[in-house]
Amino acid sequence: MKRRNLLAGLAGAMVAGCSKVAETEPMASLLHRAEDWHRKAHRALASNTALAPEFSPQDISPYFRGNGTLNPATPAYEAAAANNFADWRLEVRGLVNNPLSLSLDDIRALPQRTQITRHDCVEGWSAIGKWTGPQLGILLDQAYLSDEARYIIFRCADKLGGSDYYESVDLVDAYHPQTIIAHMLNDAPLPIANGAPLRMRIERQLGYKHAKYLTAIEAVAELGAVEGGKGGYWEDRANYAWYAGI
Ligand SMILES: Nc1nc2c(c(=O)[nH]1)N[C@H]1C(S)=C(S)[C@@H](COP(=O)(O)O)O[C@H]1N2
Ligand SMILES: [Mo]
Repeated sequence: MKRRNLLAGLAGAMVAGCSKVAETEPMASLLHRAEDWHRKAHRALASNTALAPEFSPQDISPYFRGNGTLNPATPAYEAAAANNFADWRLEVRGLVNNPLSLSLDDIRALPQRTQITRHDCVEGWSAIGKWTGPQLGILLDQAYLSDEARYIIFRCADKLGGSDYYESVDLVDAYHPQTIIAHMLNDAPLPIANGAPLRMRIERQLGYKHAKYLTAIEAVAELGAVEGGKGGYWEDRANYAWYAGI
């Protein structure tokens, strides 16, 4: 039942997104093709929605440590933080028919999912936290992925050791119901150490997949042409697995 409701929710969001954008004729026909593709994608992916365990409020860790970058500390990020991230934009671009540029208010106005999950870092620590934000699938539906899109790249505001942090997932994980763009941790805006103002939660995979300081979501056909070609910062450098299933 839970899964059915989630899929119904996604379908509803898709229709809502469509009626907003499909106001002109050429756009409408373009969107109908995309919509057709989406319906097929939803069906194909529906069998891949096994959920990661979710916990109760009393399981939440008293302190959710930060790891990797704890503050991007660039002039642009410092200015954004000083302004409470009021001008932060999240772009949805690449192989999409309707690129988006969303404010935090836009993101907070979407249907929200809250989940209490355990974060597992390869370095040997775990923490349980409560995350809130819209499902990535809702944004991808509003952006109308093109037929060639196979992977979603997450761009971040920080550099680690001089290179941009980035990550990626395939469409199965992109459309997984627990894959959300979190703007809250434990009912409060994300702390800077944990990725303010936006970070990914990809609950069936290890911590390094959960890109923090999210600036853009990019649909691509292949991973080979992106950065080091292996789909993520640590995948490019330390041979970490691209699919980091828990
Ligand atoms: N942009 C960015 N995202 C990142 C990292 C990072 O250094 N930069 N570190 C990753 C790693 S290894 C982990 S375990 C988690 C840590 O999330 P936390 O800081 O909320 O604990 O973020 C992941 N996402
Ligand atoms: Mo990690």
